[in-house]
Amino acid sequence: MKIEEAEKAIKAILPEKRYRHSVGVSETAGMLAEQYGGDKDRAKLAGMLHDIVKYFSDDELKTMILRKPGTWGDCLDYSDKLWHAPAGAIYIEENFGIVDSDILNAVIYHTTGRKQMTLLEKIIFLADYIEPGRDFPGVDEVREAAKQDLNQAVFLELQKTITHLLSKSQSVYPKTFEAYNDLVQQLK
Ligand code: DGI
Ligand code: FE
Ligand code: FE
Ligand code: FE
Repeated sequence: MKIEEAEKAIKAILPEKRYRHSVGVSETAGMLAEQYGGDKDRAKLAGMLHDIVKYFSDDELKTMILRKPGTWGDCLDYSDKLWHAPAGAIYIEENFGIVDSDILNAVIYHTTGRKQMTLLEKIIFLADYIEPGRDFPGVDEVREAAKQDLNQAVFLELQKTITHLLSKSQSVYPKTFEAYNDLVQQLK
């Protein structure tokens, strides 16, 4: 799928603000790929498509995930905010014929991360957090880190996300903790 086609599809399916977020993630992912020696086209495509089913209903997302139980069944036991990530991968595989497993995994893990993330997975995870339209406490610190060290930036994102979830007494998906522990190890 060409990036222009993906952008058209995203514009048609998502509201304006989320469309702009998707373009921001795509552009940021492209720049990070250039900076860290990743594949720019795949980064831009995964970034553009990552939130494609963000506004599907919880029932629709659940049904999609349950049709492919191997994909990610256990996220259904956690926050419904996690569901659009694996369901997005199912959607782009079925509707756009995307079979590149690195792109599919970058979409699946864009919300939670996981241990042993590939370069592309880290790029999409980070781009989702720091794209220019984002504005939450601490984001500039992560943007600064992203200029210097990809792993340090991903680590900070995980630390801030987990801290935020804990401060709100929300559950933390185990793979998010695993990603955090893995980055601590990688940074040693
Ligand atoms: O879809 P976006 O808004 O662009 O961002 P996202 O897909 O990264 O979703 C982030 C939301 O998911 C954020 O509000 C925190 C929430 N969330 C809920 N449970 C978890 C979680 N995020 C992580 N990393 N781990 C969780 O267990
Ligand atoms: Fe998302
Ligand atoms: Fe995110
Ligand atoms: Fe996003």
